[in-house]
Amino acid sequence: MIYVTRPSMPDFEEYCEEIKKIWNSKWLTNMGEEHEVLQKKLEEYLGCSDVVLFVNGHLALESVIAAMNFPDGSEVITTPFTFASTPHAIVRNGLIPVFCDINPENYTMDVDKIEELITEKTVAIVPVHVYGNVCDVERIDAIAKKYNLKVIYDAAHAFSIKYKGVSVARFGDASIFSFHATKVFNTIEGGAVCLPDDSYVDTLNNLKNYGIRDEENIVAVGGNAKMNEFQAAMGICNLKHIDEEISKRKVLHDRYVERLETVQGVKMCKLQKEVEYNYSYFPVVFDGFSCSRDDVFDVLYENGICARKYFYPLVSDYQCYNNYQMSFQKNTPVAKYISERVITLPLYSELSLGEVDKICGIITRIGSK
Ligand code: T4K
Repeated sequence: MIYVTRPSMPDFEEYCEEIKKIWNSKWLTNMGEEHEVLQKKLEEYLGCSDVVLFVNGHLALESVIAAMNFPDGSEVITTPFTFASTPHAIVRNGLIPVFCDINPENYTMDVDKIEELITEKTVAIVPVHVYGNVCDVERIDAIAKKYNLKVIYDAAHAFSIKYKGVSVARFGDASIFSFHATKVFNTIEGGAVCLPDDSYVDTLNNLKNYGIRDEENIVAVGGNAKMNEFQAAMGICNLKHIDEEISKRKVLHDRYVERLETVQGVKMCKLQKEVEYNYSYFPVVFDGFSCSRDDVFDVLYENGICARKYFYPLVSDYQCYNNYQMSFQKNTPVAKYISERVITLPLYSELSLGEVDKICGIITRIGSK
């Protein structure tokens, strides 16, 4: 099978060399040396004041929302075109997601539709830089200031991306990243909250480690969401190769564009101006194509290509939310339209140009029928 993605891994020897330190120290978790080194390196790489590491991206998001301590039942404006983690993090904090439609160009939140969703209960906006497309950070910032709302970017897909030369980690009140195996940069599982200053750092550290300040002082009812030393070691190794990783992906991305741009009914995301991409996903929307998205998906699968329907269904249509006291609005026609037509094609650094050609050849053949 050709999977939608494969993890990027350092040479086995390189990882062994890094984890030798863990064997010697017998310090496996609880903010050991590897954790502290990775945290510092990421602060430099992502160009933000503070990074707080987590065991995964989801708990980073859930924790930063918790850190902001919104009243129960407050409303949070977010997108329905995302992974389960985004709405679940909101709902698990006792808050109500209000779904804003997306724009048809890059599938991020449609900023023209945010203000009409704001009520006296709205406390925050959680936009997603979906597929690494950057949200309209300037307009979102202006709206947030006007209504005194917090902005937490779900930047799970956006590691390393810059907009106008500025790291995406610097926008909003906080951004979260996922370092899951399937991401451009991975720590096996992992994640981080990136912050413009240290105002939430203590609270986040409490949330990820039971509120333990020291052996005799437990100052908050926190949980356990610490990144362990093996995860951090993987991150230290992978960070050394991140530029190479992204340039390999760019070559594959460009080949997809070259091979698919003339195929009728295949719509690709237009690259945004002033964005330095990480080429994390390759979404394609089948609109006016010779057959449906599901037919294309099935033919690819029969040919050993395991593409994915990220993000179908919309999170607002999840079964788990059917009976939820959802006063929230679900009228998001653009998101629905895109989610019914989108496929993300395989993209990872070890994919070969030959494999991209094979995938594009199949799509072209179906399209010419
Ligand atoms: N916010 C957003 C917008 C997100 O997309 C995500 C996660 C999060 C927040 C939360 O971050 P984390 O808590 O996950 O750090 C995958 C990933 O598990 C998930 O991280 C990611 N988004 C989501 C978009 O994709 P699944 O359920 O599709 O994963 P799975 O297991 O089907 O893997 C996809 C493909 O990757 C497989 O077909 C083969 C390949 N694979 C996967 C794993 C786990 C490998 O080759 N090796 C592996 O170890 O969710």
